Amino acid sequence: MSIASPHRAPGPVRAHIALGANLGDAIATLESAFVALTELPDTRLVARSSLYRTAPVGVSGQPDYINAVAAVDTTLPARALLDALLDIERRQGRTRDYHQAPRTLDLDLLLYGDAILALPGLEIPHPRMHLRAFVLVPLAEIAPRTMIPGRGVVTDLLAGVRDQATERLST
Ligand code: PH2
Ligand code: MG
Ligand code: MG
Repeated sequence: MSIASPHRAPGPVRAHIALGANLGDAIATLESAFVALTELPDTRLVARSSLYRTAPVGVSGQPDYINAVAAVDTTLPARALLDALLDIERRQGRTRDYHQAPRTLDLDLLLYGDAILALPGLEIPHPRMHLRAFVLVPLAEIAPRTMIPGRGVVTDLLAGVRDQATERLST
């Protein structure tokens, strides 16, 4: 049943968030971002993946990224959750210089329960998540059986991104 259904019982929604950074002290930034997620209103951090060092995808000549994925249970609507994530990005000094510029922190809302949403500036599931090892590998660590609406189960999608380098960092 869709989240938008008027018949859905009220209660928290499990949402998944991708974290990425490739400017400054990316490891420290992601650790602060996890703390910031624990401080979001009406939201509980339920899982966090390891940190991964990943080769840049879709861009060349950039430093490697540090990536991770978080799972939260939230009663915030998807738009309010996204706005809160963008606010955390700004507090970490994120600027938007050009498309896919290196960034101090990128927080992308990947999944919001089983919802399919196409709103201005907010497409869920994230339209490219199923093509990216830097999303699927950490997501598979914390939520391997999760269904990506229209794409399939997370672990089943891993085979398609095997050529993209990811390295789990020991913490
Ligand atoms: N984010 C991008 C573009 N390319 N590559 C990696 N490895 N990790 C990212 O987070 C990433 C990327 C645009 O948001
Ligand atoms: Mg992104
Ligand atoms: Mg983003």
